[in-house]
This record gives sequence, structure tokens and C-alpha cells, in this order.
Amino acid sequence: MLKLLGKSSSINVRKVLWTLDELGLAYEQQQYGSGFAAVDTPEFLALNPNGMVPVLMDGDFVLWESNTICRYLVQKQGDTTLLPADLQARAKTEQWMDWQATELNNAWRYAFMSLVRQSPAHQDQVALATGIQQWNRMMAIVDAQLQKTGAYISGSEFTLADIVIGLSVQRWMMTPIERAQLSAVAAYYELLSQRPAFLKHGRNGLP
Ligand SMILES: N[C@@H](CCC(=O)N[C@@H](CS)C(=O)NCC(=O)O)C(=O)O
Repeated sequence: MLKLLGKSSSINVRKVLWTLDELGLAYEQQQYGSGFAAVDTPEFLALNPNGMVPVLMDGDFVLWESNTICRYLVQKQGDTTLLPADLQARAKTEQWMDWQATELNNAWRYAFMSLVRQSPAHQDQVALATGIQQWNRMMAIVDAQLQKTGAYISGSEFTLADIVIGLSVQRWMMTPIERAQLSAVAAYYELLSQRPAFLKHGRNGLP
């Protein structure tokens, strides 16, 4: 049985939970991360030296980095819809996944930590205003892309890129900031909400 270590409120754990459900895979989850089981113990650090969740255990095989775990699960199942077999379709899917993990994640972190997690270390008002501006600018890139595809982030089909971008959209929607009016992003949020796994692991009211 696959084992997933990580708390259900973490966006990176949610990516894996959503992917597992889309693939219909059975798994056992243990809640690790701040507020739950510690990730700075020698036992946990032996699994992931970064002291972060998620961590996937497939028997003796241990894997960290959320997007890598999602790719692993899709390929383990031999699924060619979430990660298309076509070279260019797959490259576009991975482009949006990598952009989410690097550019987009960095843009929303300060505002989310400040306003949702209420982190004392993220209460500088200038940094918060800059963070909100950066987040809205990134979401405008998502909106422009969705205007082009008229459906999902990398084209007409739902892929792994929608899992990682969709969870970022969910964060944007639930964080109390002044949001830019982005009609394609709003429509996309509703489109994703037709998927039971997104409602279960993403748009589920958990902060
Ligand atoms: N690049 C990593 C980032 C993982 C990450 O930032 N995890 C956060 C939760 S979202 C974490 O473990 N924070 C420490 C904690 O919760 O104790 C990934 O995508 O898996």
C-alpha cells in the first residue's frame, strides 16, 4: 500500500492526494508537518533531508518533491492523460507544473502566510502589498492562458498541470486580498469544481 506523509492542509500534499484520487490509487496517509507530527526528527529527516512534506513511500522506495511524486504516480499507473504521451503536449504540461513550483509559488507565499496562516514573521505591510501585487500579476498570466485554451491550463484536456495550478487558484480565491477581476480564472475554478477529487482535497474549506 502506498503511504503518504503530510498534512491535508498543505498545498503540496494536496497535489498528491488529488493525483492519487484521479488515478484511483489506494493509499494510507499520516499527518506530518507543522501542527502535526514533527518533520525535524532524525527519523523524518532520514526520509526527507529538507524536513518537508509530502513524502511518498512505495514499499522501500521513498520520494519527496510534490510534482515529482505526482509524475511518479501517473507513470506508475501508465496513465497518458494526466501526462500526455505526445512530446509537445507533455512539455507544455510540465512547463506549467515547473512554473507553478518556481515562479507562482514564490509569488503567493508572503500574502498567504501573512493573511491566512497569520504568521508573525510575515506581517510587514510593504512586503505584503508587494506580494499581493506579484500574486495578481501571476494570476493574470494564468487568466490570459485560460482565455486562449478556453478550458484547461495546457489545452483542451485536464492534466497534472491543472492539479498544481488549480490548487494555487484555490489559494488565491480563499485568501482575503483584493483580487484582480479575472473571468477565465473564475470559470476555471468552477470547471475544476466539477471534479470530486478537487472538492475533497482542494476546495474543501481547509485553510
Ligand atoms: N518543493 C517542495 C515544498 C514542500 C513544502 O514547502 N512543504 C511545506 C508544506 S506546504 C512544509 O513541509 N512545511 C514544513 C511543515 O509544515 O512543517 C514540494 O513541492 O514538495
